[in-house]
Amino acid sequence: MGDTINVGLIGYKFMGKAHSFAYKNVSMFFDTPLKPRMKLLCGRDEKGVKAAAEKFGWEGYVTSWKDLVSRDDIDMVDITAPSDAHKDIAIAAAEAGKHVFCEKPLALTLSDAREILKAVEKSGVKHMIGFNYRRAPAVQLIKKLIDEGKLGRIFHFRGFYLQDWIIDPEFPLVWRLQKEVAGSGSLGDLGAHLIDMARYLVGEFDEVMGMNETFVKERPMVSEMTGLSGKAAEGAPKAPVNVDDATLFLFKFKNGALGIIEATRFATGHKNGMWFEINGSKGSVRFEFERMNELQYYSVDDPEGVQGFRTIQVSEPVHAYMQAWWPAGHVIGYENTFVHEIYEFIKAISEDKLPEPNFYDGVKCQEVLTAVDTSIEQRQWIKVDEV
Ligand code: SOE
Repeated sequence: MGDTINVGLIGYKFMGKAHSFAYKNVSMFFDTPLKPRMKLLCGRDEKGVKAAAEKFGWEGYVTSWKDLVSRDDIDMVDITAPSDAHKDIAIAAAEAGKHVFCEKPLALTLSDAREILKAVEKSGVKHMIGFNYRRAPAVQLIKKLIDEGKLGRIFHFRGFYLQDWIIDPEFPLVWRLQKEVAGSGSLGDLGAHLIDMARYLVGEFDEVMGMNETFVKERPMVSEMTGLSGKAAEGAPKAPVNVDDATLFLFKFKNGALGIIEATRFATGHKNGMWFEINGSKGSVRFEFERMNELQYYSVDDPEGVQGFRTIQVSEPVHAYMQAWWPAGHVIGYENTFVHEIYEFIKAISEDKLPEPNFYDGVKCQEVLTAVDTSIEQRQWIKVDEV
């Protein structure tokens, strides 16, 4: 590998673009022991992948992931293809001795996720999963406050992930709305981020109890995908929607704290409203992704009479990752979370360490997703360790 690491990226739409941005910029801002070389981009549509490779700065492209994974000059494989492709690619990459990065959720099912974890553990390659919100500097600050005991004993995690992009019943049946391709709907796509956040910041889940709804039961079949969205041909036939439009669940942590998560694509007016609050005996924190450079913090140690939630601007060089970017107060955005996760991955590879979150975290998240689905099916509380 020398001082470069050759990257092969699978997928070039929304996530593929975000990851390409990260590879392109990470060494410009961070001191990376290995410099990523944007070697190969992969996508099924030759015209599309060729254009994307040129635009994003990849040296070459292929139309079959097997051709990418089998190349000797690829050191790490990054999977941003739809979820149904994760398992085969991740296992083949691990068997070929490549380090693997995979977008969330890790797989369509828990047993597939466990198989993927087994494969990377067997081959000894490094692996990471794309829970990018962990890498927002404000989330890193929350983690630090909790680890330092500033919130005391944690009582509550309250999280909402609210979007509204599929409310129109004529919005087509894009892959994120097909169970065979996505695994689940709002639960696996949005809820997964909050499950990971809750595990990262508060602890492991004990039991869950959920409910869900599919508000629009059938949609026109998609003919062309564009980023998150898609187009249906004039008069396209409709097909049933077999994933959840919204899922809500209650849960208990093993440490006794209580949690609630709502994930929906039917929250009119909310675009990427990821929001959570944690309440402890000594303080509370509140984070809202669309204001990602801010953190709301309440401390019982503040003097009487001036207590209240205060807004911390998390954009000083002292905050995680911020030293690498701009002078204090020059805020960062969504795309930077991907730069941070790729930085962590490359650093871990060069130090021969396993980064976090990795495929173990992917499996733990998938256990909770499965437990929520089971609880909905059986209309009862489900122990996560028993799924
Ligand atoms: C679409 O719902 C989506 O892009 C998710 O797939 C991402 O994981 C989330 O970060 C934003 O919304």
